[in-house]
Amino acid sequence: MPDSVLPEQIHYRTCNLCEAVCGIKITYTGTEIHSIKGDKEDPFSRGHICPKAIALKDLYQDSDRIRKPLERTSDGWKEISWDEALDKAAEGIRRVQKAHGNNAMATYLGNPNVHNTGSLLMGRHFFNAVRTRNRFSATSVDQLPHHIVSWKLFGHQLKIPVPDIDRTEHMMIIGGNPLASNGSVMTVPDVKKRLQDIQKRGGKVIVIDPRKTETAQIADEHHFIKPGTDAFLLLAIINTLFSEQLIDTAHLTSHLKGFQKIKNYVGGWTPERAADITGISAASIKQLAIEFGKAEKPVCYGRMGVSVQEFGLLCQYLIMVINIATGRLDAEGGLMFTKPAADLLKQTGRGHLGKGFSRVRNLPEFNGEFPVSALAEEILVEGDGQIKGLVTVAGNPALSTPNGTQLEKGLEGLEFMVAIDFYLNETTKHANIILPPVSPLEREHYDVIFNMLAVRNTARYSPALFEKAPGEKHDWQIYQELEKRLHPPRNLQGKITNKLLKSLGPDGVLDMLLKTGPYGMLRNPLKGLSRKRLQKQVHGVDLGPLTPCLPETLFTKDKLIHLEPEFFFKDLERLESSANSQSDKLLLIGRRDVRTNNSWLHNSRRLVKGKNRCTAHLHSDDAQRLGVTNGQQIEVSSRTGTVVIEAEVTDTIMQGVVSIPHGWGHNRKGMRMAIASDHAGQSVNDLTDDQAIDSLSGNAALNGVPVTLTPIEKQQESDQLKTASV
Ligand SMILES: Nc1nc2c(c(=O)[nH]1)N[C@H]1C(S)=C(S)[C@@H](COP(=O)(O)OP(=O)(O)OC[C@H]3O[C@@H](n4cnc5c(=O)[nH]c(N)nc54)[C@H](O)[C@@H]3O)O[C@H]1N2
Ligand SMILES: Nc1nc2c(c(=O)[nH]1)N[C@H]1C(S)=C(S)[C@@H](COP(=O)(O)OP(=O)(O)OC[C@H]3O[C@@H](n4cnc5c(=O)[nH]c(N)nc54)[C@H](O)[C@@H]3O)O[C@H]1N2
Ligand code: SF4
Ligand SMILES: [Mo]
Repeated sequence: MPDSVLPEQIHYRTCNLCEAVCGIKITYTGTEIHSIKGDKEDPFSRGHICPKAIALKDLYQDSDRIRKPLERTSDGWKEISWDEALDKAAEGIRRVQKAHGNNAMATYLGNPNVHNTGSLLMGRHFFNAVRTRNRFSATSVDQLPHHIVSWKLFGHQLKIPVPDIDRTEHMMIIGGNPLASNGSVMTVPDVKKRLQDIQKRGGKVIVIDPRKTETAQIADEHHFIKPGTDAFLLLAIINTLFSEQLIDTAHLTSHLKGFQKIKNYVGGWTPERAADITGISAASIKQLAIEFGKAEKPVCYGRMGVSVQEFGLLCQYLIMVINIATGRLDAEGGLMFTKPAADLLKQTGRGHLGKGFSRVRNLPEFNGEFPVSALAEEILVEGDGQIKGLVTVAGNPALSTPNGTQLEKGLEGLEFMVAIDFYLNETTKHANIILPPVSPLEREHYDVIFNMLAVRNTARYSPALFEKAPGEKHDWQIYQELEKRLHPPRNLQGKITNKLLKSLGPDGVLDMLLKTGPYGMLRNPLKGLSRKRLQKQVHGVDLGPLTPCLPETLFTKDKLIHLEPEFFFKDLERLESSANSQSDKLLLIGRRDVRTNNSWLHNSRRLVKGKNRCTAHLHSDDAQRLGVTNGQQIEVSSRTGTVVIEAEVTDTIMQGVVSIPHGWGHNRKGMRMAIASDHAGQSVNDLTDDQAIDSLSGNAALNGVPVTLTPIEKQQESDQLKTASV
């Protein structure tokens, strides 16, 4: 029957494009989507969506999206059958490992893996089957400090408390811009309204950021801070809490181990000292601390701006200390632990740090992964143990990791590469074989990770909207096929587990998790959750606000929170020396826009149209000093590279700071995404530095990169534009 004579239908699901997990309502006929709107009956997102949700339609229909496996040949890309592609992929991996040893193959996992139920629930076995120590992921350009803090303090890397935004009266946001990002390491749909509700109840929202961001614009207070100096501010806040006798660990006191020692460490780190370095006056710092200490139900939250900088781990630790020192952990309106319906924590590794070190730079692993800043050198520097092959899954490190140009050089020289991805992007174009999984609307979805980080306990299951075409595969099925070809389990137990997993599929595994979870059928046979029961609740179920759960929730053996000040504060020496080495260069930071999603939604016209958003923001005083006018092309250079980009002069950025969004730069050769190449932009990660890392955690320092900036003369500019358009 043609689509036009079929009745219109409604499908409810969760948008899986970002961490906010909004409920959406899709109207469609056959395979034609008519509209995607917010699901007003979703108890959590309450009808909220952002412009990206509608791009799910573009993604589904995109003719540039890869649907059949591709092989790179001397005549270009060739479609091949699944069997041939999987055989060749496994053969290539085996060849590299036979010639150079198992560790010559590396793996890189990108961000969308955590938004993919099948990958999360079924993926581990495949990655074990590659049998390499050289594992990398986007974690080390992102939330790695959160994991290390949780692993040390609470005994599990995923035991991450989140702000109880619906009940707090005072929220201090440092280096996060939830109005653009829709929240991160804090699943919070409809965040604008939730922040405004704090204000309506008489509370206060404070933003500390080198940009007056979209979030800062609706906040009660905003302070510009010099990039990379937050640790000085945070130490000064803790120092003031002590000096003003505002320390009250309250109900936490009996759960803490090592807290007493903290006072000694923060002694000399006064607001006066932090003022010059951060650009925030001593009086303001004191006021920030005192107001926080005296507020009703305050909470302090920090995200990318403080995680992905030279002192990322120290910053995240200090933020936790502020919450603990004021008794705000595990308290209503403070930082609270979640109680998700499907709890993965017992099934996942708790974490370990420094069990191994990278070959070239001796950087520590965390939880079996090396910092991705080391990936390029591990490929390029010759010697024993050099990486010669790579498997990437749902990632684009050429655009998303520091010094992307260097990484691309490495990718060009690999002996063999496989990419599991449905786009030919700046990274996957280097692969020999691309294995494309189905797109989000063709698979079932349950947010395993983001329900663990949600500011309210809720659960929602989405069946697939469209059936995948015969022969097409889910990510997890691709993994299983590769595993079968690489290292099928030999012992009986392995064989049984594999068979069982295959027959259960993600739905079956999820069903077990839900049934055995805290709201499951096992506890409450009549009303408890199972996957089927959850599916019937098309708008999802509300499981209530976050509840205090100390000490049971802890994974430490003694059920105490281990502050371990010795481990974290050993970094104070490095911080001390950074204060003396301040440069007078401009400092580069990132920027997110509500219509982007890292590097991969730029092939949706509705998301890229309009005014160029890949611009360099700079302050009008800097512009004047450097002779730059609004809209002019400028050259921005760092140790690693130079990009030519349009200047956007604005006073929403701090003096001395330049901001360029990441994920752009689709002007590389060999790309095939039509719309993206028309809206190429520049890759800020050609400027960020693989050598600039937070050495305590191994996380990349993508914010605070020293750069120089020169305007391009008008004549030169038109020559450049001409060359660019040839
Ligand atoms: N629209 C959109 N949404 C997204 C994404 C996207 O690409 N687009 N990506 C998703 C992903 S993967 C993530 S991890 C989250 C990230 O979520 P957020 O962390 O909320 O996102 P950012 O916009 O990067 O916010 C970081 C803020 O830190 C500021 N900053 C930079 N350097 C410093 C510094 O040294 N100190 C301080 N105090 N602030 C600093 C920046 O100006 C910026 O406002 O967003 C997710 N949501
Ligand atoms: N300078 C700077 N750099 C940054 C950041 C920054 O703030 N500043 N942010 C960092 C952050 S927070 C992150 S998370 C990283 C992201 O870095 P990456 O994860 O490396 O890159 P993405 O752009 O998210 O690329 C995702 C890829 O996954 C594919 N994909 C999407 N869905 C699926 C799926 O279901 N299955 C498969 N197999 N593939 C899929 C897409 O086609 C795309 O190619 O970027 C980081 N880079
Ligand atoms: S905020 Fe995130 S989850 Fe919500 S509609 Fe936008 S992309 Fe989807
Ligand atoms: Mo991220």
